[in-house]
Amino acid sequence: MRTTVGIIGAGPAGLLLARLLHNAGIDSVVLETRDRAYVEQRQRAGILEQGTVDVLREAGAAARMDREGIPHDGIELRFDRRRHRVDFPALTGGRSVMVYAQTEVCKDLIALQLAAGGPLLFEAEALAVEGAGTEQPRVRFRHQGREDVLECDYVVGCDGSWGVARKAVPADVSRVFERTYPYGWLGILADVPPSHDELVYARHDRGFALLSMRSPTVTRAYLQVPADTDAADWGDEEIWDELDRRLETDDAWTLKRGPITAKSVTPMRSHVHEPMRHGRVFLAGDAAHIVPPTGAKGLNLAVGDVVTFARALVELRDTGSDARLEAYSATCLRRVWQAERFSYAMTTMLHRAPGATPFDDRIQLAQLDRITTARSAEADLAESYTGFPLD
Ligand code: RFL
Ligand code: PHB
Repeated sequence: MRTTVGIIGAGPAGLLLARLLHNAGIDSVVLETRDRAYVEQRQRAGILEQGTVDVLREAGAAARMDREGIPHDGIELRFDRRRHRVDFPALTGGRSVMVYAQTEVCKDLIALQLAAGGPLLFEAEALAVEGAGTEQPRVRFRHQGREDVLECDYVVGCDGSWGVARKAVPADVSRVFERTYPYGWLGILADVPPSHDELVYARHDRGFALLSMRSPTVTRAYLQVPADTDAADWGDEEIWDELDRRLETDDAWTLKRGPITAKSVTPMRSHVHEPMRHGRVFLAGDAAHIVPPTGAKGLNLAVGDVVTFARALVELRDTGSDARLEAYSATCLRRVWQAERFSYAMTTMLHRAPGATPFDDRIQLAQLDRITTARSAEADLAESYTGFPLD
């Protein structure tokens, strides 16, 4: 099998890249190790930055998002039983975000890809990427019990944090930067309307809590828990009681409870693999970088990477200049490190680390106080949350 761009992974990065290339008249093949149902149901991100929304619209992949997505003009910060709203458009010159689940983005992109004739192979596991330093890199893969080879001009590894593409960058030129946080998130989905019309990020002495949503009838919420927590150890009423405590306010706000339909624990880590390119093999999305979810950046960074790659390849085809392609890793990493910085700052400001001292607590409260009283600090949060420009 032969193609111009071999794409490993049908998460948001791989699927959007296939769409962008298709729209530009460049052929690609997507290899995905899981089956379609698994990819469409994997519960993950919920917030699309302004830039991601714009890209999906330009790509012709936003019809359902524009019908069913919920635009949000702010978030609420909760601490010390107080509530503070951060008004995004007022602080950023009109930018906002969209609540539309990653599952739905993936369903929309899969439907478009298959309608256009693919090729998108499910249950096709990439085994190795070979020839990164040559003009014709190859992906060895297994599909329907048979091994095959995909010959490419370029390979883009969109295969997430446990993928194989990363191994194509030789150990002596790669560097890994990482940090593991001593806590995780217990996430739930519940059949109950959201208790607030925007997301609520709460700092509490008992730990962090986040109130989010998936639709007008489905609540998504998270609790900071020890990293080794088993979700099954938490009873439903215990989860609601804990959310109630951590989200407490001095006014009449109340938490709506309902049947919990899913529960899982996510570890929290930061990880960056540099460089994001070796020869004709490129890394995009979680294959190159992980952020803790507190800043809602993972999916948006994946989108940024593949937009940068697609624009660079189109420029090479149209003008003969490979300057953008050569700059791919540096361009993406600059944005990645801004997202790492913001995600780290949000995480450490809002979570209670084991062994945190009263001094640490006061510093967190002073950071929150600064955001709620200094417009420059609040604007910095709003600009970072709504997203960094794509180039
Ligand atoms: P994905 O989505 O992991 O997709 C990688 C795909 O590659 C496939 N694969 C292979 N295929 C073929 N051969 C192989 N050898 C393969 N190895 C792997 C996998 O099956 C998979 O289908 O990576 P991608 O596309 O880079 O997308 C990244 C995002 O999924 C991720 O960053 C976000 O979900 C992170 N994230 C959030 N991001 C946001 O922007 N906003 C949020 O609000 C947000 N919340 C979250 C999150 C992630 C979470 N978890 C579970 C980690 C909340 C949570 C709880
Ligand atoms: C989500 O709704 O899943 C979500 C929202 C915001 C975050 C992380 C996750 O920061």
